[in-house]
Amino acid sequence: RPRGVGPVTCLQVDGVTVELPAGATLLDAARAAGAELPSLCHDDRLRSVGSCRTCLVHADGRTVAACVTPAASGMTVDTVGEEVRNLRRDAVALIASALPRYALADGTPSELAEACRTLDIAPDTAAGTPGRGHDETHPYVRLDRDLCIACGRCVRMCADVQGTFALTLTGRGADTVVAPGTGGPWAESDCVACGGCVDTCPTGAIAQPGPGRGLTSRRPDPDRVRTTCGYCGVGCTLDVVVRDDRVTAVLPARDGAVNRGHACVKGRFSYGYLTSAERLTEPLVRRDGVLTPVGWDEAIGVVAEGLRAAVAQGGPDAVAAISSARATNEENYLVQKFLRTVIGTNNVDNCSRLCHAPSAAGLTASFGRAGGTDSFDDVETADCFLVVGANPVEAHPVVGARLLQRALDGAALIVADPRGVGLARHADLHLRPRPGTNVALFHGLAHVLVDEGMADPGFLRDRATGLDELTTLLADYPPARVAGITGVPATDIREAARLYGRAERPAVVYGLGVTEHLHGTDGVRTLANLPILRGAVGGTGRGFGISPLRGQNNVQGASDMGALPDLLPGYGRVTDPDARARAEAVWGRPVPPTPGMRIPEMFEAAREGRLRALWIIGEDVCATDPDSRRVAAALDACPLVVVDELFLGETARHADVVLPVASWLEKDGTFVNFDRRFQRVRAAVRPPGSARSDFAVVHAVATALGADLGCPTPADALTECGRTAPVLAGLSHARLDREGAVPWPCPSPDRPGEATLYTEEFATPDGRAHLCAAPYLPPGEEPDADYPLLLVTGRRWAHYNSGSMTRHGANLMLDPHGRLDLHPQDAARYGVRDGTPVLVHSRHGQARLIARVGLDLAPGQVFCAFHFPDERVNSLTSEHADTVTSCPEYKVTAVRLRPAGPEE
Ligand SMILES: Nc1nc2c(c(=O)[nH]1)N[C@H]1C(S)=C(S)[C@@H](COP(=O)(O)OP(=O)(O)OC[C@H]3O[C@@H](n4cnc5c(=O)[nH]c(N)nc54)[C@H](O)[C@@H]3O)O[C@H]1N2
Ligand SMILES: Nc1nc2c(c(=O)[nH]1)N[C@H]1C(S)=C(S)[C@@H](COP(=O)(O)OP(=O)(O)OC[C@H]3O[C@@H](n4cnc5c(=O)[nH]c(N)nc54)[C@H](O)[C@@H]3O)O[C@H]1N2
Ligand code: SF4
Ligand code: FES
Ligand SMILES: [Mo]
Repeated sequence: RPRGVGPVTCLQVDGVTVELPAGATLLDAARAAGAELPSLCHDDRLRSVGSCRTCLVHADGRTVAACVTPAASGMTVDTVGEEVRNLRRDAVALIASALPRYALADGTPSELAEACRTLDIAPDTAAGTPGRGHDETHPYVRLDRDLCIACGRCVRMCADVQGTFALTLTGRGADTVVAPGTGGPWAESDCVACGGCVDTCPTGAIAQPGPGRGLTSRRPDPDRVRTTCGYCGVGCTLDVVVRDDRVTAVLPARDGAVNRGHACVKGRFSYGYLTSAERLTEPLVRRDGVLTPVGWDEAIGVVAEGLRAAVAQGGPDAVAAISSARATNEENYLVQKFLRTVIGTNNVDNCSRLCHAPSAAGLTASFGRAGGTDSFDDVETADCFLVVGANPVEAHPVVGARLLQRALDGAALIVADPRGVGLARHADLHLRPRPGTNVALFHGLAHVLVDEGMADPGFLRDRATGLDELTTLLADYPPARVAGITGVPATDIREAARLYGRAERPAVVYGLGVTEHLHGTDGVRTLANLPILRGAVGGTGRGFGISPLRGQNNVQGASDMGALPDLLPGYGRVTDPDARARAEAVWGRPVPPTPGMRIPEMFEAAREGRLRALWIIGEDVCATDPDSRRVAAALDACPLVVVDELFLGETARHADVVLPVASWLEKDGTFVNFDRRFQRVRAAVRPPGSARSDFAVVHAVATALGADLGCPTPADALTECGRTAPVLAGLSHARLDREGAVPWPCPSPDRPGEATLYTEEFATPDGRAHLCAAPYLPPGEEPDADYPLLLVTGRRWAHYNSGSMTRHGANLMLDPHGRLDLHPQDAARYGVRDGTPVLVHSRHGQARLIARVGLDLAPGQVFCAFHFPDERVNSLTSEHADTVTSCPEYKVTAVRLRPAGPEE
């Protein structure tokens, strides 16, 4: 009980004294006293409506609904008296009586059935006649209208927590029933399958089909395996229910540090891939050109022999590895340790290269550290959100939902995105910059901040540097000129700057629309100028800095662990003798002092015959790296390509050895989410066939080379990592098992990690935040007469990156193929009709997609995702990359299009 925190309410419930924080209700009080009340229209995640009357209690002599009655000090509450118990019993029995018999059948797991059992309501009380029918059109959500009691929890969950507003109550009186707002079948509704309605429904009217039916997060259950979602960087805490070594349901944890009882279609339902017949179950080695199943010993032997040969012929730097932002911290730690200490090269990189490498570089230059500056918890107190080049409603749905709620609650919302993304519909201002013009836009905003006196002179004087240089540069970026470059009207630039500039606690949130550009690092740095100018960073209480919505489940962690060619665990530079010495002392082996190759350099070296062995651990480079035809050529030129995979994807098909590995639901370790929280990952089921964890595979290869990597378990690996990296020294599995989530920096086991960074000083060499005066430079690709359209690529809600996991499960029913979004004017101009195939050509390749004509994009711009490798979207994208970090310019490609012929 939170004694001493804020004002406390003290009252008597059934003779027991309870103390509660301010704002508590009598339902909270009853629970605190150990009383079990039914509460069929209530869910802790929702505002109470008090409509079902099943939670009645006596309070100071009056009969009241406990869920909507505030607890007040001195009250006397009776929940056990026979009269009030009978009132509750009658209310529940009345509700149950309208339902069909099976609603209360033996063992039914619903909240209603449980309430009936507690109140001794006989199962035959349920005596309604079924007949309203089912909706079974959706793979993850099944509606049984006969079980609906019209409590409205699902509708409120969808609106108030998820923000999708897909559901409504229709009909009158006793015939009231939930229905998709669009009127038709569930599968064609706006539902994005977050599972909120399924999780709150008290009767099972809305339930997951199959063995997970009726399971909800309401009661904590020690048999459930607590883990962290392995899809996106939000890092939702999930509870996995397992029967007979199969996952039957994945439930959102109500006490999840980030998600608090919410999740999205991926974490909640997309585990069908686990048991897909196409999962790799045994190692494959290429024999006479054909990938052939072999035993593990043989496969590991081939890998070890190939690595030895590569080193013999080209030295250690002829070997490289791409580590996985999907894998655990411990696996990434081991991979980089293997490359550095067993092979003797710094040639190790991870998918962050394709994603938020510009964030790491830019935020380090501006503030000193490679992560976001503040904590996601601050969304509750921020009063203005500037969301730039991010589509969290689809890509980070739990974050998107919270941002949407805050906007609906009155926080100001500015969205800067060329497309009409989900959040833009609810924004106070939607700025639509031409793709590739961010730096000009950010300077335009900064110009107005400075020009109109909204900067913070004290903060700039005491805690920042670079103001003079920036001010000089900003003279060239008045809103009128910026409007010319970006296409955003000057009045909107001014208004956005004022909203951000006058807010009391503004927060900047951004995504790949900032980083995946020729000048992505400049984009990050010039965006970071805004909170610096405002003094809204560094724990000043005047705002919440800047947070990148990092993408993959563990892309932050893969980099934190040093799976990078220039950085060791905890971001010590390989060129820094002190950092090397720290690692060498722990590893007992020398660390090479020169930075290794980045991913694109690895491919170039392979094409030129300098790279002789490439180990790719969980990245489908042939599908997801840009200019994919040249990536495939690189793999084909490399004498040994080893791939650790779940599926035989595009990349695995080019490999010499394919090793089947465990996925996030099948192994132990930790991930780091987008706001730097370490969280535990735990195996819920065994991997299929003889598949092993990447952790075990790296150990096995090292052993075959006669080396011992130490740290036999993931727990040992994290502890050892802490010894090499002072900022991670306070972390351990034991601590995370106790505390749930711990953010880094975390130098000490007995002090909390730092959720808010830089409260004393910035981590730059001079302790100050550095403003950036980089000028706007145009993108690498521009439309011309041959390629008149600008293609932006990004994400869709139902699929994940290469799609390897989401396509091998029922998400394929939700989104069966890739689509090219285009404006009606462009559709008319190029003779393309909605729903028909189009061929898209760039200077690099060709893709085939289905056209979707709509108003999400401005004329001259088209958009598609890259979740269906067969469609070859990444043959279109170019090798242009961020000048600082080599992050590909995925967001700007010049293309042309035409209708596809029947055979094309
Ligand atoms: N469902 C789903 N969720 C995912 C993923 C997935 O594949 N599917 N992938 C995960 C990964 S790895 C990542 S990195 C994240 C990515 O998450 P996001 O960064 O949110 O994703 P994107 O859709 O790639 O790009 C974001 C937005 O940038 C905009 N944009 C493009 N160019 C510009 C520009 O020049 N300026 C501005 N201001 N905006 C621009 C695009 O229109 C797009 O809406 O999502 C993660 N979550
Ligand atoms: N056109 C375009 N292309 C893009 C982007 C874009 O916006 N536009 N975004 C880029 C971004 S941000 C990213 S992050 C990349 C993502 O690109 P990838 O990293 O290639 O994509 P994923 O599908 O996330 O995962 C890669 C592979 O890892 C496997 N895998 C999953 N879990 C594990 C595991 O635990 N161990 C191992 N060994 N393998 C595992 C999956 O089966 C999958 O094949 O795509 C990039 N490509
Ligand atoms: S929001 Fe991200 S972390 Fe949460 S369930 Fe969805 S994919 Fe998983
Ligand atoms: S739970 Fe209190 S009235 Fe429904
Ligand atoms: Mo990413």
